[in-house]
Amino acid sequence: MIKPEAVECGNQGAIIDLLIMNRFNITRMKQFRFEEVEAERFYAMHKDKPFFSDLISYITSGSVIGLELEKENSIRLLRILVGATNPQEANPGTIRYMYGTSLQENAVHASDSSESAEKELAIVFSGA
Ligand code: FUP
Repeated sequence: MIKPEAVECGNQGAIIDLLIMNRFNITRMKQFRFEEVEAERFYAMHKDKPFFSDLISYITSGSVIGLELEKENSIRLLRILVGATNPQEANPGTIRYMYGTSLQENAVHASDSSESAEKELAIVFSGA
């Protein structure tokens, strides 16, 4: 998922190009704005964390782009391409190194397992 500040800054095209050049096959894509309840479901695993309410305010602050991607070993390979959660710790060449601006505004979200991907895709593409 491409997060609000990356969409706002016009970085979505460059990020999608990187996905294609790294041979991720885009099977679904949707630009939308999260309702608060949907965002809370999407980030339910973080509901007890101190940053949860800031995270929800941020992710509902503008449009995001949800992408369903297909590739062998896609979870692992996408997380490599995405880089560390904190852009300051991300490696050169990663999406967060290039387009992330802070720990919160880190340009993209990538599912951490196929189970989370299934849940997250159901939320993103609900009603689509
Ligand atoms: P990641 O899997 O790399 O997206 O990172 P996490 O699931 O650990 O965190 C989800 C999001 O919460 C991150 F993208 C950014 C945000 N976050 C904060 O805002 N503050 C923190 O201290 C940790 C994470």
